[in-house]
Amino acid sequence: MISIKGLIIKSDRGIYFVKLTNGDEYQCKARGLFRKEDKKPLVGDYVDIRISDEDGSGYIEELYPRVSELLRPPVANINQVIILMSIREPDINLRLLDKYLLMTEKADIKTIIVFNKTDLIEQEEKDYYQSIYEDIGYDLYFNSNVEGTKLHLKELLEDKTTAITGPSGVGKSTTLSYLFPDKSFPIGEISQKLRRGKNTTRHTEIKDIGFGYILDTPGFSSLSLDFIDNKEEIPYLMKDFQSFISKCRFKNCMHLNEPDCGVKKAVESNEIAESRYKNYVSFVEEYEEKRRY
Ligand SMILES: Nc1nc2c(ncn2[C@@H]2O[C@H](COP(=O)(O)OP(=O)(O)OP(=O)(O)O)[C@@H](O)[C@H]2O)c(=O)[nH]1
Ligand SMILES: [Zn+2]
Repeated sequence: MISIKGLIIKSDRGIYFVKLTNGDEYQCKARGLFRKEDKKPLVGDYVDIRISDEDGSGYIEELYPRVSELLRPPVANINQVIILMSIREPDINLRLLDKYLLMTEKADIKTIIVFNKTDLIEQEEKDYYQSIYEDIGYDLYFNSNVEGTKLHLKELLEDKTTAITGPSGVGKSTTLSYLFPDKSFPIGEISQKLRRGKNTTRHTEIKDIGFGYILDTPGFSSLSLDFIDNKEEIPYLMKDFQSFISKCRFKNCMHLNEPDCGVKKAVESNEIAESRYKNYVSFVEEYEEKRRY
């Protein structure tokens, strides 16, 4: 038996689908030792596997060091995340978006925001969201699969490994199906009653698009703050706060009730969007609430 290097392209209930460079695919289990070491193989991990001569079953023996690691979706070695949001159907949840951005800042992974279903909104609404997120410095795109998918979105994926994520029903699979008609992405019917999409994408899977890799990931509707290690780091993960933090009178300012706070002044002068600040305050509160129990 020899060890061979491969890439985990999918995982499902403890079974890892590992693709070797020659294209062969093996279903593998993880070595029990990983659990003891508190290591968990992730989709996107490069691994050494060992294949049994007897029944052809595979075992993951070794995990290679990661370039990046994201919690939600749990993937390794991606270069960037595209977060897809709709403004209607489902209604936009800016708190969820801001929380997601907190997480990608913490993981230090480039994040691109795409607002989908723009056929359902007016220009003023587009302008409103654009002004908030472009000013912060995030790359922002609009798309509608009804009015004609923006095929140039493909350029964003060139030579990159990109996770496509977003709340359930915003149109991740639909958009990917238009961009890559020869790949299959399950599409759900939006429930008219709940105005929410059905959960259709259940597993994270890497797809080779020839000029890069993409990961269509299951939609989510909430996100916990368990990636935060201490309250004090939260303001440093708000990208738009950074140039104002140095203007606070107190070095350990949490930008809540302290006097002479650079961040609060920036909110008053509209240099920081009010929704961003409000969501920040709620993240600090949520974190403290969780700590209490
Ligand atoms: N009006 C409008 N509807 C869209 C658009 N894109 C997708 N939809 C619809 O939105 C619903 C959900 O689309 P999906 O592609 O399944 O959404 P998803 O984000 O993959 O959902 P999950 O797999 O649950 O995460 C479907 O009924 C699509 O037809 C769009 O640009 N405009
Ligand atoms: Zn402050």
